[in-house]
Amino acid sequence: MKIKTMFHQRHVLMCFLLLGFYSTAFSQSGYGLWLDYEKVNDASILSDYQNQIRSVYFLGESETLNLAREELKLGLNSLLGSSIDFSSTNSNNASITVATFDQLERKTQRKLKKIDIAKDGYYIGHDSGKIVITAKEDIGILYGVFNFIRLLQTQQPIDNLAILDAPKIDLRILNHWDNLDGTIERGYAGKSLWKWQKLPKYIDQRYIDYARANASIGINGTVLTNVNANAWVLTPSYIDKVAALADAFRPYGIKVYLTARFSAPIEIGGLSTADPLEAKVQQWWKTKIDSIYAKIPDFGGFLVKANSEGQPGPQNYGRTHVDGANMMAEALEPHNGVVLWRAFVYSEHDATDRAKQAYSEFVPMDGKFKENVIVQVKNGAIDFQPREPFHPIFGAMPKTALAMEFQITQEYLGFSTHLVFLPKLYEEVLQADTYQQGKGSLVAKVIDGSLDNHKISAISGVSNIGSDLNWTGHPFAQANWYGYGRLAWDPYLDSETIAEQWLRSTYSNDKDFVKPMTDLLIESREAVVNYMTPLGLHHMMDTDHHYGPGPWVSELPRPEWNPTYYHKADSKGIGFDRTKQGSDAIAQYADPVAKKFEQLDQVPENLLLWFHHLPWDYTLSDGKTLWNSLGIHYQKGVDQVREMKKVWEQMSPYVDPISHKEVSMLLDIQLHEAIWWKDACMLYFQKHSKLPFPKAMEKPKHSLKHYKSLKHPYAPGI
Ligand code: GCV
Repeated sequence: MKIKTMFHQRHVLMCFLLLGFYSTAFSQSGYGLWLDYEKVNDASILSDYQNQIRSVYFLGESETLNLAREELKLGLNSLLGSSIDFSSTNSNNASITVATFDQLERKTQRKLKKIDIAKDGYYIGHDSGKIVITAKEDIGILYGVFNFIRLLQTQQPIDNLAILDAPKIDLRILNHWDNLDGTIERGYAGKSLWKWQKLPKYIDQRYIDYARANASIGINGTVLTNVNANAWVLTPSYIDKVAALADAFRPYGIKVYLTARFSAPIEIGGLSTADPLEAKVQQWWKTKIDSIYAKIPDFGGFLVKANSEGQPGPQNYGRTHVDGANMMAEALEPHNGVVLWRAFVYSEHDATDRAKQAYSEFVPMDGKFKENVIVQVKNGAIDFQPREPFHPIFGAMPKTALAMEFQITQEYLGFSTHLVFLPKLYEEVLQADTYQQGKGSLVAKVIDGSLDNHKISAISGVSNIGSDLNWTGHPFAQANWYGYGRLAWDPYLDSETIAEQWLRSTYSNDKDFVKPMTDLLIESREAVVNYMTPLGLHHMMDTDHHYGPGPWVSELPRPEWNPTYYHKADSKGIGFDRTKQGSDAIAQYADPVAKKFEQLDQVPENLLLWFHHLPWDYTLSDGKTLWNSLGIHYQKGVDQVREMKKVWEQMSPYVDPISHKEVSMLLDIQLHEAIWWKDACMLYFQKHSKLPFPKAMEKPKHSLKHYKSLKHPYAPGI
C-alpha cells in the first residue's frame, strides 16, 4: 500500500484509527451472521473445551473437505482462543478425528459400524474418549463440522456426544425473487446479490459467504431468479453466468435452479408457439436443458409459475398444468433434474372463493405428474398472511410429491422494518394435522414424503436476502433465514430451540439475554397477527406494495385483490363465510378438520373470521363481544411491541452498541406502525359497526380520513 507516501505520518495514524473503527463497525454490522465465532466467554466452559480439544486429525482432500477443515480451524481457533494443531497424518492422541466413514481407521469403523448414517447426514460421537465426526459423504462432514461448531457456540457439553443427524427433506431450497436488472420482487434488503453484468468472470466474495452461511444450516439449493420469470436467463451468455455461480456454490453442497418462463420458446427460441404438446416445443426445451447440463452437470432444475397472475402457461394453449410440467420433467429426467411446479393459481374469471381455486384445480390432477415433478404449494391458500390455516392441498394429493413454499421475506409482515420471528409461523403450519390419513397426518409428514412414501421431498423459502451489509435489512430477519434452514433440515424442530440457538450463536449465551430474548422472538409472531390481522382476518394490506393497512380498498379491477373481498365488513358483521352456507371452502379439508372449522364452538378463535362471517355483537368464549375483542386484540398487538421495546432496552450489556441502537430504532418504527394498523383498521371497521371502541383500547391518534390519505408511492420491494 502507498499510504506512507501519500500521507503525512499524522494521517497514517488517523488512518489506522479509522481502520480500527471501520473493522469494529464492520464486525458489528451483522455481516458475519450467526457465524462470527467469538471466544467462549464462560471461563469454566472454555477450560473444559480447551482440555477436551487440543488437536485434530482431519483426513481426506476434496474441495468440500478442505472447506470443512478450514471452517473447523476457524471455529476452534476463534472459539477456544488458541491455535489448535491440525494433522492429516498423525492420529496419535488427536482429540478430534474427522473423516468420512471409509477413511476412518479400521478399529473405529468396527466400533461405529452399527451406526446407520444416512446420505448427507453425519455422526458425532466418541471413540476411546476421543471425539469422532464422520459421514458417508464429504458434504456430511461439512454439515457435521458446522453442527459441532454450533455446539461450542451455544456452549453445550461435549463430553458425551452421540449425535446421529441427517436432513429429513431432500431438497432444501431458497427461492430468490431476483430480477435480472438487480431489483428484487418483495425484497427489502437492498438489491440482488447476483452481479449479472460482471459474471461469469467476477466471483464476488459475497457468493462464497452466502454459500457458507447456507451450508451451515443445511440449505442445498438456490433458485436464482424470480418466479415472474425472464426468459433471457436461459440464453447461452446467461447460462455461462449461472454456471459460474454453480461452480462457486458446489463445494458447499448447493445446486442452482432457474425459473423457466413458459413462453421462452417464443421469446428467445424464435418459435411461434409454446404449446407443450407440440413436438418442436418439446424439442426446444430438450435442447435447452441439454445445453444447460453441458455447462452445469448438477443443475437442479426449474421452478415454474404458470398461468398465475398473468404469467404464461400451458392453459394459453388449452393444455393443463400436467401437460406443461411433464413436458419439462421429461427433458430434465435424463439429467436427474426436477420441476418445481407452483400451485399458486387463482383467476379473476373464477367467481369462486380464491381460497378454493388452487385445490379445485390441482387435486384432480393427482397421480398424473411425472415422478420428477414436485408441486410447490404455499403454506396457506391465500398468500403468506400473518396467519393462515394450512393449505388444504397438503395431504390431499397423495400420489404427488408436494413441496412447502414459505415466505421468508416479510411482504405482508412489515417488510424488513418489523421484528417478527417466522419459525413460529412455520412450525404452526408444519405441525398442523391434515388428518388425511387419520390422526397424525402432519403437514411436516406430507413435506418430508413420509406420509405417502415419496421418493423425493422438497421445501422452498422465498429469500429475504439482499445486498444490505447485514444481508436481511433487519438484523433479526437473519433469524428467519436461519430458522427456515433449520426447519428445512428438520421440520420437527421446535421454534423455541431455533430461537435460542440463533440468539446464542449471534449475540450472547448469557442466560439473562437468552431467556427474555427467546420469549420476545416467540411472542413477536403473535404480536404482528394482533396488530395487523387478528381473529382470522387477512389480506388487509394496502394496495400493491402491501405496506401498511388498507382495509377500505375496494376498487381494484380484480375483486380478489381488494381487502374488502377478504374481511367483508358490513353493518351486520365481519368475516369470510367459508362454511356450507358460504363458499364451502372448509369442505376441502379432511373430515375432522372440516368439522372443527365449520362449528363455531370448535373453530380456533385465531381463525374465526377466516371461516365465519359473524355479527359485531357475537359473544366469544371469554364473554366478550366480537367488536370489543377485535379492539382488544389490536391493542394487545401494540402493547406487545411496547413490551418488546422494554425487553430490548435491557439488553444493551449483551449487544454491541451499533446493533443495539439499530434494533431500538426499528422497534420504534414498529411500534408507530402497530399503532397505525390499530387505529386505521378500527376506525374503518367502526364505520360499519357503529359501536364505541372498547375501553381497553387507546383512542386513535388521527381520523380515518387521515389514514386513508396516506400514500407510499416508493415503498420498497417492487
Ligand atoms: C412473485 C404475491 C406477491 C407477488 C408474487 C406472487 C407469487 O401475489 O404479491 O409479488 O409474485 O405472490 O407468489 O407468485
